[in-house]
Amino acid sequence: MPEQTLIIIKPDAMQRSLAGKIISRFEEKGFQIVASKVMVVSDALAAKHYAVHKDKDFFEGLCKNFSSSAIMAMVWQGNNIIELSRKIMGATFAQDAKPGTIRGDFSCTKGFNLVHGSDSLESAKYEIALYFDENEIADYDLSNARWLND
Ligand code: DAT
Ligand code: MG
Repeated sequence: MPEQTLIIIKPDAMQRSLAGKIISRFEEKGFQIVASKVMVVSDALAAKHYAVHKDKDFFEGLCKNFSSSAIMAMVWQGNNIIELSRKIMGATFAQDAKPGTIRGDFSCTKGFNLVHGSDSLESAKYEIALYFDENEIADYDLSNARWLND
């Protein structure tokens, strides 16, 4: 199975109608979307999602923003997608992110950085399971897509 990751279009990006542009970046790279849903994240889910940051001073504000309005949660797949999707997103603080990245092109703030992407195989597995049941993840027939395995 190709590597999979959780990508979230966060409330700031949804409110700014940037979902299509963000999805295009991943499509254009050659990745496949295999699950998606629009939802408002509960306080409890936000705390689980950002559990690794629970002791940081920005945790409360981070969870509050994340659960403030609708997000789009997605599972994407492709070669080396965890590392490559984080390159596509750019540096964590949007004001530091390079032009050509999602955060660098569409945000000039610090923490309102539009997108989330898992940062390791372990966190991808944990995060995907927070948002999707196994039967909600589509099975692409990629048997003829030889370019995917190049
Ligand atoms: P990333 O989203 O690039 O994986 P992260 O996991 O380190 O970054 O942090 C999660 C989110 O928390 C990030 O998207 C923005 C916010 N954040 C991180 N560090 C912060 C800080 N020092 N002050 C305020 N917000 C911060
Ligand atoms: Mg992170």
